[in-house]
Amino acid sequence: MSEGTFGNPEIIEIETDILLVGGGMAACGAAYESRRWAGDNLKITLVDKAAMDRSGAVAMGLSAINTYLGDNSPDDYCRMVSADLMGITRDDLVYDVGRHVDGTVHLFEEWGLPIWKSKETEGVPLKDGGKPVRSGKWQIMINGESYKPIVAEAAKKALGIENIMERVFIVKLLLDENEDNRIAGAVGLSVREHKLYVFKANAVLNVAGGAVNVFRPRSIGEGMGRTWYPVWNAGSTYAMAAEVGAELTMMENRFVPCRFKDGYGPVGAWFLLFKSKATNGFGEDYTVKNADMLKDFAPYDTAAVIPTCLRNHAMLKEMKEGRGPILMDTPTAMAKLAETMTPKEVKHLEAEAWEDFLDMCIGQAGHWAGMNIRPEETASELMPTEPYLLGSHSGCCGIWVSGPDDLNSPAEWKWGYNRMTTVKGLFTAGDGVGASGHKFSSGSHTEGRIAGKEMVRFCLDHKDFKPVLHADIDALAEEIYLPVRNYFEHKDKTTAEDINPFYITPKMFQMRLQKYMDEYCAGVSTYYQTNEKLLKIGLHHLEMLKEDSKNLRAKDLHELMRAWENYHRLRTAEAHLRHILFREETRYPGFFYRADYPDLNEAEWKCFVNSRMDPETGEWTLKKVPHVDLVEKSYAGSGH
Ligand code: SFD
Ligand code: AMP
Repeated sequence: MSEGTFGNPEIIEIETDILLVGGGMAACGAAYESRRWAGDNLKITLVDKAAMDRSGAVAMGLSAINTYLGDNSPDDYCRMVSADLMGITRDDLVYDVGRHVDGTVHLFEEWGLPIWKSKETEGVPLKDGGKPVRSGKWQIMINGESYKPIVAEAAKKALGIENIMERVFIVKLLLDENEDNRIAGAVGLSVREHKLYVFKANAVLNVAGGAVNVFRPRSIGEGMGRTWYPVWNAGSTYAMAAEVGAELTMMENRFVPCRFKDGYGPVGAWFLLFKSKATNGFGEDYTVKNADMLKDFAPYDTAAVIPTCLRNHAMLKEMKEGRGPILMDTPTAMAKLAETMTPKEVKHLEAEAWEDFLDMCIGQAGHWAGMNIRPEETASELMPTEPYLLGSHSGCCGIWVSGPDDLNSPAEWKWGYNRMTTVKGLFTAGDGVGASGHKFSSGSHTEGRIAGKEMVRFCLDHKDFKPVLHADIDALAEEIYLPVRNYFEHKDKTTAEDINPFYITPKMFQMRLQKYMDEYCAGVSTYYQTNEKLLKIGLHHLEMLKEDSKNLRAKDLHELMRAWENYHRLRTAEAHLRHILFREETRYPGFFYRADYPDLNEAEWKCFVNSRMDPETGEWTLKKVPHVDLVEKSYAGSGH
């Protein structure tokens, strides 16, 4: 590839009414619903960095839908989410997902997703009285290998293939020239052709998922790249929102999932469906053994199900004190289930144990096979992983959004359009919405639908808006292709093109970021501990890294995407660190510890933390925002 062809991207301008950034669960929901309300009156364009059929967190498929209310009430759902996230969630947003999510799951079934049913109602659709096989109070089992293609197909059908652009990585959202704090479009690079796309839009949905690989992962060498959440969720959602001045919320929160060691297989089906127990290396149930120490985090320790971070907290004590490894006792669980089964049913059970991973985390099945592990014979190690940033699973970092207006919520929680951020015309959903976790796949699609409908209303209310980009397009092209120029300018100055003092490869840049975050911002190597001093040094390192981002190199389009992904990770990391520094307490033990403030401080810190970066100056402001419960909470009876 020569500098001539690679150095000068063709610039293509596209005008649309609604721009959907991302092609995951939330984007697919928004595509489906916005088309329903817009009819043929609005142009709706979807841009995904990957191929929608297998993009985002549901790429490999899933074996459970973790949010289906059924006989549970939305109030109870609010209680469960609040308890699991240590009391600080927005009931208006959670309730809103809860009241609509079942309708979404019914659509999935209509579109062809096989949902496990009880023997008595096999073949009966859920909406006609079919009873799902529940693994837990909120979760239902599916044959979900093709979950994402099924959901993507409905979105594609709704929008029309001509309105979907795959393999275009959005680098920045763009503000309007004439109206302050108003979205006007976005710019992205094609990862297949030398083209830069500049979009002008009336409303933009920012749903590019959560953030993975911000922290040094446990997997190294040949396993590098193996993570639990998808590697292609690079924090774009949070970084791009911050850079246009959208208010973020609870960015201090993170999710450290307990996973099958090395393969990263999820544990939910094993704990809930197979009723398996996890123990320390000496066969002791650490949640029972360490129940007393959880009292320090009252009242949340009394929730019907121990919050996810507290389960980790109890597990980490065993690991730190040398009583590892933590083991998932799959043989005992399977033997117990087999007691009442015919041999044929036992074979089926064994198949299900494998299928759980083959449906959603193939690497774990590969790991079992490679290590000669038969779950009916051998226990498997569990491990708390590196931290992930997300707003849809068991975490709640994200963007501060306007909520529904019919739920008696405080006036400051609603400013006109549901799921609109504090930037006019910019919406989000799924991993993007903060202060409201436990939506999972179904809830993220639901939230996308809610946002999609509201974006149509927004566009119709602002029909006369003509976006004029504040940014200069040629300058944007220069900035986005800077890593390409860095490469061509310096590549011949050394004999090994990856070793060069004049530029930094995206891979090296990522490793540097991961090392800082790991060592200073409570990663695995410090057992998730940090303090003010460490955080301040970490912040300094991030500032230096930000300076060095100007020296990133890209030798091809793939690396150009990698360069910008890592820039997004850096921005996300900065928000995370600044929030952790601001919140002077330990609210999520097991996820991270402020060693200088080791206690939960309900009196001073039962509040949201919101932040904003000034898009002109880059200055951050953080503040406390009062928290209120709209649904009465007792932290008992809100079981999973
Ligand atoms: O087992 C850009 N999830 C589970 N949900 C369930 O309901 N059941 C489960 O069983 C779940 N489990 C699970 C889950 C995820 C993973 C990876 C595993 C296991 C192994 C969670 C859900 O999948 C998750 O909550 C939703 O998918 C979140 O939806 P959304 O839309 O917020 O994110 P996305 O689907 O990842 O989509 C992101 C999209 O953005 C694109 N993208 N496009 C353009 N420009 C950029 N700069 C972009 N950056 C990203 C992506 O390509 C993608 O299309 S279990 O663990 O509990
Ligand atoms: P996971 O596989 O860990 O992503 O979890 C899937 C679902 O099961 C989520 O709704 C979790 O909150 C829930 N879950 C996982 N482990 C447990 C557990 N030990 N007890 C109760 N619920 C759990």
